[in-house]
Amino acid sequence: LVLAACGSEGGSSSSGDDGSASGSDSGSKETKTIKAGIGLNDKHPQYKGLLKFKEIVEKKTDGQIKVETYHSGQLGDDRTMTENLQTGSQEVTIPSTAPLANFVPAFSVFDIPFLFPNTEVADKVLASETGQGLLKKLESQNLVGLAYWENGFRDVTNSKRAIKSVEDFEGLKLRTMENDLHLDAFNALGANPTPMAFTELFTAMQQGTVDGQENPYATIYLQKFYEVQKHVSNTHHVYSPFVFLMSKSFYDKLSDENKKIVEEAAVEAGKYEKKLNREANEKYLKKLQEEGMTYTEISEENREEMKEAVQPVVDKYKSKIGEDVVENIYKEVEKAKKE
Ligand code: KDG
Repeated sequence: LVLAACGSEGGSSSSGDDGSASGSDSGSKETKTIKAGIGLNDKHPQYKGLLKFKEIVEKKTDGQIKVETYHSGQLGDDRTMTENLQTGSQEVTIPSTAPLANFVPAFSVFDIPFLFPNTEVADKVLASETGQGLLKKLESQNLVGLAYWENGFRDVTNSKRAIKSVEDFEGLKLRTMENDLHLDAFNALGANPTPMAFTELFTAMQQGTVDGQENPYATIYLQKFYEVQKHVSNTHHVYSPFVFLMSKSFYDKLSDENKKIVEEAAVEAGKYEKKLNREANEKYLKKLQEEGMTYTEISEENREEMKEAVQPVVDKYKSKIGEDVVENIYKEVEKAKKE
């Protein structure tokens, strides 16, 4: 695997220890380098958001912290990159919450199908004490969650048939993210799901190892899945947040000033990413149809049927996620709907 830095030239020391006894870099003019990698490609709003993060951090630290950006899984898939953060060989990644649940099971609360009715509710719940409290849980895994970004509502595509109701899932070989709840939920719908890293997905669809997958329209379009997929339905079965993650050992060594800069930059760049992502998800469904995909709308009745089919799976996972977390999230959703 050849690693090409897409950002600035490498800094003088990569996430190096500054050698001070306190572990703080205040007073030190040594350059630090943040290696930041994502799974999606450089066309995706997630990468544009990452470039925004780079711009803010390099400007505000006056070049003291450099950010090297990598896309398309050049540094690995979500799970591998998260592990890289834990061991300290990489400083930033922005995974979907689903694979993160393998590190902190409570994140699977966002895998509950049909949890969020729209992005307004998602925004409020993620900003709530419960949403922010989940980010705190990452610290026990040597990770710091600096902000929620957005992947978005996931929709099913496949090469076999139009999906409009539960019956249409029967036997379909679907790739899921590496997440047990997703796997069980698609089994409950009658599909034949396989967990797989995103980096392997395109080839698996091309070679017919899987018939389909699920991702937001922006990903389906920008990763050119339409070249190997025929049907798309607005299942909107899960809203995937992204979490902007930083290696805790790297973060802990930053001065208070630089900690504040990276935190604010992750939030600021996240706002920009969300805006671009929402525009993208809105315009790309039409583009997918222009590329020859057939679009099938799911009726509310049929969506309700899908929700019922996966309810036993949700019940099964409640204790693993944490009864309190599930209850609090449901409360926040109800509260957000009324506002
Ligand atoms: O950069 C993020 C991607 O690696 C990943 O999270 C995309 O939703 C995704 C998937 O299906 O794996």
